[in-house]
Amino acid sequence: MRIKKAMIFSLMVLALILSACAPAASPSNTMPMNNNNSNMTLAPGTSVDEIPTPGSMMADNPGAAHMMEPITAPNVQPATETEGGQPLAYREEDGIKVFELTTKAVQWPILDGVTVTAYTYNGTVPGPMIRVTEGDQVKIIVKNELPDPTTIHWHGVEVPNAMDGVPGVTQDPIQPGETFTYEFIAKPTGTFMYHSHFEGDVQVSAGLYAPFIIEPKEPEANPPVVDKVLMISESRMTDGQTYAAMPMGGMEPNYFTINGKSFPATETITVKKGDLVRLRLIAIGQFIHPMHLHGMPFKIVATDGHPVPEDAQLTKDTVSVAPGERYDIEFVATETGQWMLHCHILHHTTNDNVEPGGLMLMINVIE
Ligand SMILES: [Cu+2]
Repeated sequence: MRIKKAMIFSLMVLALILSACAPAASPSNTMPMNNNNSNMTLAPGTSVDEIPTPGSMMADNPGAAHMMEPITAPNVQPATETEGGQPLAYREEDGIKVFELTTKAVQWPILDGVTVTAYTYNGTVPGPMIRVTEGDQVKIIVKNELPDPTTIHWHGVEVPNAMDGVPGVTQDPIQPGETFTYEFIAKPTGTFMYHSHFEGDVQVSAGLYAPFIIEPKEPEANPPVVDKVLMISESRMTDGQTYAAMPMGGMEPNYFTINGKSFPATETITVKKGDLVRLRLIAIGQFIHPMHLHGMPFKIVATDGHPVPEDAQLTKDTVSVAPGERYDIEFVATETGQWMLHCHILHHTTNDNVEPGGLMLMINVIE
């Protein structure tokens, strides 16, 4: 009996070892060499000069070229609109809400005296907000006027697979000059977004993102008086050139934006004392942002668009919003004054390393 138990135990240990080893073995065999110098071990006879710097990656890895080149397009014009994320008008055809988007490059001011070259939907960063009601049938006609192919992914919206916008998987990329139509039923209710899924590391950083809000069919029991969408992203500008900011040596952002603007160009949200305020925080860049509100705690009422049951709603004054996440936060503006909302990674509250700037805005509570 004792021998049998010992055998079973040995077999279990063996199975554990095998299962633990299997996943660990394959990534380390296939992992490309890390570009981060601190993790790199020099091979015998290799000098420090031979370590590839981020700028030299293009020579060794031509696939990296697209992400390290400046954002450019022929004949880029200054933006004609000043505010991004504004509601997009639609027309109704046979009960279908039809929206039109054109992707194009513009010069987009993020701050007085600082203008980035942006890839946009309809000429703004963020692109226009699509706001519909759950159950609406929507059609979105996308014309690509960029010099590169693109697609749109409806992030968090429950679309049919063929409408998911993944190039090479669910559709062919929309080539420059081509048009593609997306069609689906808007569901579920909540805070979503749409963004490029073609070379997303570049195109999303360059500005191809926008809010997609689905309102509930039944009116809310306790609707907020103020309801704002805040999309958070990053930019890299050096020597007058715009680059796609990313968490990679030499490509880090030096500008940070809320709805396409850096403080003090960010919007001031004015509310009345006693108002219920909803802020829909969306991180669309490639960095995490712990957003902190001064003066009044808030409740997290929805995560990634889905409502949080009242008993589970955390009371917080800071919420970390990771890339792709959405947090709907609500608070009652009980105290008058200028209350700041800002990222608590304090480098993110600078403009090209000068504080104050970046991810800051004011909630102005008036009597
Ligand atoms: Cu931040």
